Amino acid sequence: MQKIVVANRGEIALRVMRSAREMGIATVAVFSEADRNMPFVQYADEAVCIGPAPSSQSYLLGDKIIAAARDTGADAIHPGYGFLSENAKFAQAVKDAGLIFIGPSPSSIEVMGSKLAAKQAAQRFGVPMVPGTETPLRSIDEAREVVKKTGFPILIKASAGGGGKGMRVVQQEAELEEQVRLAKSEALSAFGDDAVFIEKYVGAPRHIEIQVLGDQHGNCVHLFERECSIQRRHQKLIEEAPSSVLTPAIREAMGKCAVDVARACDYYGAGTVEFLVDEQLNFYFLEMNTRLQVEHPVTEMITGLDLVKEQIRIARGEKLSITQEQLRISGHAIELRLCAEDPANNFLPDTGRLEIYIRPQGYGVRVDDGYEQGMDIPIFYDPMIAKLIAWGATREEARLRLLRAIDEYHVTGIRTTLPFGKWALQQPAFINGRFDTNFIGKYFTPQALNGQNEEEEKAAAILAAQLWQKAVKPQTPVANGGQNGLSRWKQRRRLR
Ligand code: MV4
Repeated sequence: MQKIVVANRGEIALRVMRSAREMGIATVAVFSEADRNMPFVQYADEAVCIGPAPSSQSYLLGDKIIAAARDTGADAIHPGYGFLSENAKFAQAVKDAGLIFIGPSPSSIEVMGSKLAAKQAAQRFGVPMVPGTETPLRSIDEAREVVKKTGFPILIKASAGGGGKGMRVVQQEAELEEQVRLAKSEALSAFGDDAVFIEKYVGAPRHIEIQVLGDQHGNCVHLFERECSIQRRHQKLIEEAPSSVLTPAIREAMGKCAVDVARACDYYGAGTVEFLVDEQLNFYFLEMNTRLQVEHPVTEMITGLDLVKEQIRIARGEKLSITQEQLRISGHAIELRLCAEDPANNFLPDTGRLEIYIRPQGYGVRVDDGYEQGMDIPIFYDPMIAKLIAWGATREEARLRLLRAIDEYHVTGIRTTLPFGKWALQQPAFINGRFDTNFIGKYFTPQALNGQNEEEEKAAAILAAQLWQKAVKPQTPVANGGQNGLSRWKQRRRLR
């Protein structure tokens, strides 16, 4: 493998290119007209414009991306996450063009893309699942029979859905018929497939997922778990590894099940097996994501592996270089997603220019981002602009380090989820690790963010006092809150 096309944009495109470069592999960026000046385009060895800003006219056009690979003499395509990363037809088209798809086989993607096919595959290996159905619901009578066993509430899920799309909660018998009908018609219009199934609704679950790596020779290992319960409308905001609730025995059991799910579809590449974990720490297989995930860095930081390099080695046909026995968890990592959203205003997307953009630095801090100071955040794509990850020897060290890094991060021009992160990391429920997927709904109010900018408020007050003193009685020195006699504003000015 000499040259790869990175069929993505932003932070993940850069992330992939960095690993490729370390391996001596050249990179090709494909970009939309809106992204011409983005760091990932500058970083790549070559770059090809593939169309106008909307994804439907650029990043989702598989043919154009494959043509760019042909034109530049590349021999492989890395899809990143989102866009075409879990599109079995694209993976097949890449293969048919004589190129290597850096990811799983088209058939693995297809099986796991159908939640029912995934459950059937997992069932053959005895992987625990939430009580419900593993075949498409055929009638209301069948639904009534299932509910007799599971009881209410239940969830109706679309087989072609996933990631929270196409789910409906049903609380009581009286709603059942109507909800099944609605779920089917919704699934048909959203996914072109009206197959739905039923699961008992697990009330206050944790979302814990296991990272797996499989090679093309039948070897498969798991890289432990990521705790992803802190999310809002199925958008994760904070992820960590390992989970603070799993015992070594449960971790091992979940890891084995995740490897079984991977084996059930002859998986190769990097993949993630999602589980729900209830209050008694029972775990249930939900679905498998057949891509590199946004939150993969927390796994890298506790295992020391570079997941993109592993993906590339696997795609080249190499055997896994590590065995399960060689893998150890080292320390703890927590990630905060920086999204251009206003947490004080219902997390509404915020667009604009990154007027000031200063990254945190120092031991144990990693920033994966895709923009530079002065750039506009386009409205066409995902609002995530960066991932801030902190590693620590213990969970508490990682938490305090992430808080320190949040304080060092300086972003103006757009609102971000930074204040949310600062708030969340200081919640007693987060500190003691006792939270579930309802964390934000249970504890967060926009008012909770008041006082989060204490440092900035203090600095502004000092600056105002200094300006006033200069204007009114210039000789009098004033106290300030900074170190070395410098206010934080002056310290920051020196940085720039
Ligand atoms: C569930 C569930 C409760 N019970 N299934 C949402 C994403 C998709 N992967 C599955 N999801 C859920 N499935 C049963 N039987 C609750 C959720 C769920 C959820 C899961 C993970 C993370 C956040 C969530 C938020 C709401 C609902």
